[in-house]
Amino acid sequence: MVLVTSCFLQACSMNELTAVKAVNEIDSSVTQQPHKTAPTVTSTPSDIEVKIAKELRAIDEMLMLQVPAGIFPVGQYAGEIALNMDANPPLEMYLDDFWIDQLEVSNAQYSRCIEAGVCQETPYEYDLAFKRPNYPAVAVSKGDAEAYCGWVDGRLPSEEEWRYAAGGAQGLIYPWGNEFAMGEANFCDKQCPYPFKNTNYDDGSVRTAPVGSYPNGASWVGAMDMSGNVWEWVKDWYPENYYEGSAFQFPSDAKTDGLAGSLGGSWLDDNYGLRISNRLVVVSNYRSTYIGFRCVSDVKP
Ligand SMILES: [Ca+2]
Ligand SMILES: [Ca+2]
Repeated sequence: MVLVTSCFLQACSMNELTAVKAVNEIDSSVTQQPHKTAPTVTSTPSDIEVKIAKELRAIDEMLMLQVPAGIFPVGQYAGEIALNMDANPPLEMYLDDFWIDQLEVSNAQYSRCIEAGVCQETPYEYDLAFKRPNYPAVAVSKGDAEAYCGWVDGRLPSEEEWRYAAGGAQGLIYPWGNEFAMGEANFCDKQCPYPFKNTNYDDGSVRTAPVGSYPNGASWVGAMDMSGNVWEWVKDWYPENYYEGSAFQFPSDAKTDGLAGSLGGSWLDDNYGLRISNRLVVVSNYRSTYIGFRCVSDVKP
């Protein structure tokens, strides 16, 4: 097993790199089993017309989207080169329906939680440009994000929920399809201060963008900015014992020193970093201007 950094150098200082690990290889010779047996279904969201229910969550005025129950691939992604630890072998997983925030939680919404005495001001110092009301709340630790999601009677999404809401039953590489498309997300465009920036395109955002600025990049349920803008905390890696009995192993310290995951890439990542299957792994109290979050709920808000 080889451990490598999953954040790109552009997004990680040397100190940060010491906290960032990911696994990029598994032994594909071992047959792995989904943790949950899918019920018999005659159709999935990929072959029926999906009507997504929407409900406003009153406490923070977040629009939530109902993700229909279904089966989706958690292993091989369509046409994707098997570079991530999740990319092989293909597995199918069934998820019951759940509700997910349409947008990344904004500064204005996070401020309400602070005013309610539940959330804390971040101790992390960063540029005022990130703090405008309709921009995504950043510099939040995983604990900060969990506190907010608890305040709205929700929780952070599991990794599977996040990926299903983003890539659907087809297991798309990006929320909008299998090819990177300019104009669908805020990423490291020509204004980005890093050498790997895409010099052919100006996405209009030097750093974070107001939440929901790229509606053309919405996922199949209508969730926006799932790829790009800010990485998003998830509550766990995979269900407990998901890979039990297989050759797969998480990093030995993954469950002991608070390493946590976030998904989707950010304004600091190139198109490769924005893939749904990509994963940033950091310590759970990590804060940066490229990590935010959204919440889910098992029930209608
Ligand atoms: Ca950008
Ligand atoms: Ca995002």
